[in-house]
Amino acid sequence: MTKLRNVSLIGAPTDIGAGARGASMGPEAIRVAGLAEALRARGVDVLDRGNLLGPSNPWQPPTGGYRHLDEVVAWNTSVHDAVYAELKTGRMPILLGGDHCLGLGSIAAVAHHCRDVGKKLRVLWLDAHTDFNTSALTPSGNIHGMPVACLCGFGPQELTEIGGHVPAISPKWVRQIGIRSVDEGERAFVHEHDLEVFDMRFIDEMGMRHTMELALATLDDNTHLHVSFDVDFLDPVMAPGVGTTVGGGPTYREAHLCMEMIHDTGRMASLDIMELNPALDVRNQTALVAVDLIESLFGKSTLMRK
Ligand code: 5AB
Ligand code: MN
Ligand code: MN
Ligand code: MN
Repeated sequence: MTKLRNVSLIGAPTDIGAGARGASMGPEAIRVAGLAEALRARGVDVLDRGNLLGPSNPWQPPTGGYRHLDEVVAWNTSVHDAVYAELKTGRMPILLGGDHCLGLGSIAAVAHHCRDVGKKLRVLWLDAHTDFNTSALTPSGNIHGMPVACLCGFGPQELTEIGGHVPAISPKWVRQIGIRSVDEGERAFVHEHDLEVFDMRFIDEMGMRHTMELALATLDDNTHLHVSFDVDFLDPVMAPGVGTTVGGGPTYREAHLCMEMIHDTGRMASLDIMELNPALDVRNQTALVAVDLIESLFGKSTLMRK
């Protein structure tokens, strides 16, 4: 079981890598939905570090296959530094996005920390999308579709080297769950690098329980488990407040089981909550669902409700 940890909330209020505006309001929406209070009620020590600062969104078309590359580098550099600093003080960082391009800075920091302390790293990527595009493959130029590729060393040098070591991670350390939208060129690239993807068909056929057993297998005491939760992982029926909805995602119950099984490993040591877009939400319901799921990640269950 997870030992309750000291957590630090870090807001990254930007939509710099996204194709729709609004994820910049994500950190405040999740605060309004009561994340800190819910975790405190579970006995977690919560420090809200407030929001990082960074360049505003110039809303320009892509150049050279990337939209807003300079601004994406600036935001990811501050995310890296903030997440790395929390890990150094022994606190669990929870990054409140912000669009998913910031998963790059967050996981680069986690990988950096794991190198420092000699830990293995496992990344659980909960998402409708594989986010494994490059400038040559992307249909949009939006960098929120590229963080996994950048982490694996495929991307512009300014981004791939943010954690100080290229590549930051190996594709072997990643497990992707809930995938149901992959671009044509991206699909071939995913296969070429053997990314372990548990797509919706796999979940339909094998069930969430078996999926999570496989995705969480071989974690040991020396493994740092990072969870990168793109809220569009969830079925849009319950989570409409995201920029890139794809139907046919995990149900409320499946998503809860997923979170509960992550909790049961006791290994989660860092977390990203990404892509929440209040501009597209209905009465903050997606933020409320996200908080509910995060409570399960921190051990809330029906029979042991506090
Ligand atoms: B998200 C798309 N593959 O690259 C692209 O929400 C969508 O962080 C990316 O998973 C979605 O533009 C990025 C079509
Ligand atoms: Mn994503
Ligand atoms: Mn996504
Ligand atoms: Mn998205």
